[in-house]
Amino acid sequence: MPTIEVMDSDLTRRAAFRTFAAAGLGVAGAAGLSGRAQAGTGTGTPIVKPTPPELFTLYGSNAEMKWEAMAGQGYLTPIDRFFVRDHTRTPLIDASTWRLTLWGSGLRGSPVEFSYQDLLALPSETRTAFIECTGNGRSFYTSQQGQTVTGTPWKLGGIGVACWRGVRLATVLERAGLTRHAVDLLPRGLDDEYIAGGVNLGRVRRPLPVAKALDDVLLAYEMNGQPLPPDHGFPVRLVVPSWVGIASIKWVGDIQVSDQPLSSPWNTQYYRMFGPGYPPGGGAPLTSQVTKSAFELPWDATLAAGRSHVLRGRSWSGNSRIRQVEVSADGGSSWHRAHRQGPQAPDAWLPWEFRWRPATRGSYELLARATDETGTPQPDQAPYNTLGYLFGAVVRHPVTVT
Ligand SMILES: Nc1nc2c(c(=O)[nH]1)N[C@H]1C(S)=C(S)[C@@H](COP(=O)(O)O)O[C@H]1N2
Ligand SMILES: [Mo]
Repeated sequence: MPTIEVMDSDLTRRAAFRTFAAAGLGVAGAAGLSGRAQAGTGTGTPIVKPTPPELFTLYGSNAEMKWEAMAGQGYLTPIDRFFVRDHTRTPLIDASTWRLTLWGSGLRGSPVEFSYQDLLALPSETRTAFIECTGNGRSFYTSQQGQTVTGTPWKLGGIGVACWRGVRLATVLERAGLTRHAVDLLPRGLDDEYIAGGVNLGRVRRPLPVAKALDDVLLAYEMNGQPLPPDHGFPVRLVVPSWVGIASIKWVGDIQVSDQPLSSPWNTQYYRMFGPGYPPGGGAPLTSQVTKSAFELPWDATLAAGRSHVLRGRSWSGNSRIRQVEVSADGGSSWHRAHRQGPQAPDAWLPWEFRWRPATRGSYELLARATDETGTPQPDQAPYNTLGYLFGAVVRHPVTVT
């Protein structure tokens, strides 16, 4: 299948835009996709919100949540500690001039535009879901498995759970004139073009199959009851529940709707499994996240000997809810059931706790192992891949008992 890519200029050359709400009120300004995102934040940092060291580990334009920052929090990850993954930097976008444009061979007619107000006026839905980076846990390929991988060396903090509110993508597609021949969408962000190894790959964009788009995807404009913050995609982002984080395109400016399969570097050279055991072009484009578990403890936490500690953590899976969680404090020789704390939203995590009374001082490794409804527990080893995606093996969390 040929790659179908249309550059901004091709789109802006198209004459007539159909506006969604303003039918009959004249032709929408064909400002196209450029000029809407102001470059940079003026502060010199790629991320707009504060990223204090108690809450985050910074890697350039990415900020990982420290898991101890979830201790004592409720079910959701507060915005002030939700991880950020920017390919370049957070753009500041003016919602009053922002438009979402849908266009392409999968629509009945010419491009259709929606303003921010148009979206707010459509029926809304809320959904609690995690967004997790595909590379979350990547550093453990090296530290636990001795393997070389490339990419940001996340521990387990490249995940957050929020309550998202917005319009179903299905609703917007229907109003834009989706045909039954449409197969793929290509949502694209308004952040800067991404340059990798001297090659300009264009704006961040990744094909999304129509079936998933119609199932449970949101065009979200609210996060935990607030307007989406700049770092998380203001004014509007996709939320693609249970899938790899790259699917949830932030600062979405346009969505190509095609009756042919689409591709972009984000489903060809990235976000597939590469390496021994995979085809030369990589495995299939990644979709669902794997099962993982994390303790709400600092890395290298210190705990008092001879006392009872309530260890808390959370487990999640892109396949289903979590069926059970077990904890080991002796390197995996013996396992004990953790206790679930409250209900689990379908596309989010299960909080749990485990009481531990270490008798003797020394270094320990705490292990948490979740089983989702497919019945397979987290493995001891994650399948090696050169880009370090989908690390689903049990993580060995070091603690010192004093
Ligand atoms: N436009 C755009 N969308 C994007 C990205 C980006 O850099 N640009 N990063 C993606 C990746 S790789 C992830 S993991 C999630 C991170 O979402 P967050 O920063 O809100 O946590 O956004 C995705 N959407
Ligand atoms: Mo990601």
